[in-house]
Order: sequence, then C-alpha cells, then structure tokens
Amino acid sequence: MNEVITLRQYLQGQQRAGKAIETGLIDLICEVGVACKQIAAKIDRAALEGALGAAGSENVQGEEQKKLDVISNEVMFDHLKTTGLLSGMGSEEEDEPMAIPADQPRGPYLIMFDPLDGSSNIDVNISVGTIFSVVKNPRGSEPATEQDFLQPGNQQLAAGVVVYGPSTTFVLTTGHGVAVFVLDRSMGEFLLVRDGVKIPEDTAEFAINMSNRRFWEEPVRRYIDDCLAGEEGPLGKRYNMRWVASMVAEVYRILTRGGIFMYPIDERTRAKGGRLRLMYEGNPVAFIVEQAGGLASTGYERIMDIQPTALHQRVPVILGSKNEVEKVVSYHQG
Ligand code: AHM
Ligand code: MG
Repeated sequence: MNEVITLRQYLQGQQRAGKAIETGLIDLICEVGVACKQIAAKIDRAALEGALGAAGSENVQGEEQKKLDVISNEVMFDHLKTTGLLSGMGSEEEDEPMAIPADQPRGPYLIMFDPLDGSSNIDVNISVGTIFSVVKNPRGSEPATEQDFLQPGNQQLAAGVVVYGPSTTFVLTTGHGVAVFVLDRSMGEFLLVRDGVKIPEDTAEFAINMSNRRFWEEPVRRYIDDCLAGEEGPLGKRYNMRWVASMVAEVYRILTRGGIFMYPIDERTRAKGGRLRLMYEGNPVAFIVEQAGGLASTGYERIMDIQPTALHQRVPVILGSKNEVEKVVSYHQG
C-alpha cells in the first residue's frame, strides 16, 4: 500500500526535521487548504447551480468580475477570518485590505490572495486556481494597514497555488523546497504526491500571449523572434509554444516539465506597470519557482527584490527554467 501523507503531516514532519516553520503557519496553510476545498466544490458545481458568467461588477482594477471570483473571495475571507491567525487580508478582488472583524481573534500573519486566477477561463472549463502569499505583520497582531502588507517577496513565509484542474492540486513552499499535494475527494484531504520539485534548467517551450507582439519591448520581441527561428536561428533549437491564459496552469506545467512563462511589460499596460499583480501573482509564484530551482524576473530585476509601493501594484513577469530566464534577462541587458 502507498504511504499516505496529508498536508498537515507533511508540514509537521518538516517542523520536526528542524525546518523553521511555526505551528501557527502550519495551521494557517491547512485552513487555506480547507477554503480551497470549498472553492473546488463550488467550481465543480458552478454550471449546475447557475454560478458561471459575469457577476455584473468590476474590481478595483476595472476588470469584470465573474460570479466565481466573488464567491471564491467570500469563501477565502469567511473561512480565514475565524482562524485567529491573521491580522489582515489582501485580495485581488477587494479595493482595500480586509480587516479581521472586531468579534474575531487576530494573529500575527497577513495573507494576500488572488482567489480565482485565470477566471476568464472558468466558463470554458479550463484550469483556474487560487494563489496566496503569507508574510508576518510587522506590528504583531495589530489590525493591519496597507503599509504592513508592502514587504518585498523575499520576506514571504509561505506561498501556494491551488490548481482546479482535472485534479485539485496544491503547490506549496515554506522556503524549504516545493511540494505538491492532490485532493483525495474520498478522504477530503490533500495528499503528498511530489516533494523537492525541481524545474529542469533548460527548456525549449515558451508561453506568451503572441497577440501582444506589436506592443512588446524590443528585447522580448527579439527573443521570441529568435525562438521562432528554430534550429536555424541564434538559439539553435526548435521551440514549442503553449498559452493557457491561466498562469496557475502554466506554472504547474513548468514545475512538471520546465518551460518559460512571460507576461512582459508592453505598450498597453506600461502606464499600470504590467498586466499581472505583484502581491497576488508575481511574488507567490516567484517564491515557488525559485524554490524549485527556477528564476523569476521582470527582465531587469528579480521580482522578489522589488519594494512594493501599493497592494494592487502590477509587475512584468518572466519566469521558469533557470537558463532560459537568464537568456531573456541577457536580451534586456543588450
Ligand atoms: P486574472 O487574475 O484576472 O485572471 O488575470 C490573470 C491571468 C493570468 O492567469 C494569465 O496569465 C493572464 O491573465 C492571461 O492574459 P491574456 O488575457 O492576455 O491571455
Ligand atoms: Mg489573477
């Protein structure tokens, strides 16, 4: 019989092995897992219960919200507010940081999340996911202000991506490598399926929204043109392309077989600073990718070293297999 290791057992095992993981953090990660199981169930039944399609509202970024964006955001907040572990939450779907209600206990952690990434794919039954990032509140368990959240990615204590795909899959790092858990629906538990995940250093597979080519900066355009030139071009190999338009799915593929994912700065998004969000997407995914031996850069600097200035800040993202990301960074250096 296969040995079964639950998410909690895995984290407790890491703690016993001397990894610096606080018990409160273990509890918090497990509670995020509970919220994500609820989200997985809602997604599963959405078409049956009329929960697909637009919510008829916009988020602070001026983007149309899907019903499941709103539902997933509520599930995360409603579940996590009662844990006594948090002193604030930040969500891609909320204008302001969310306070812990006065009748609930507070704790030392802050969590930031994109409750449902890739939700433009939800109606077409393609993988979507929840992304989260945990940091310490610099002011203990005081109610958090926006300033308390504005810590560079290198301060993260934990980050995770839960992919709602053919199976519900929880990718986690606490800064001691990357582990993957799959939801066993018969047990209602996330069970360990991969530990010490390593992204292959080399790849010939890129992911980028090619329809934005005319808006890109010259280094990215030149790199992609060189990829398309194949064996005859300066990169000397034939590339394959994938674009799921769901970052969580692209990141999972890269963790499995390598690759490079890019949402670079372009002329459409320059005024905003990029397309993806630093605190809910860039930082947590960068932490996971780096812990798996990959790299995550804007093209000009390491994503996790950026000092954030706003909760909803955007960032260009280039991440994945180490040698390929280094190649793209070198294009940016001329
Ligand atoms: P979202 O958080 O509103 O879902 O947006 C993020 C998603 C990413 O998952 C994905 O990489 C990107 O948006 C897709 O963008 P595009 O519409 O240009 O294909
Ligand atoms: Mg998103």
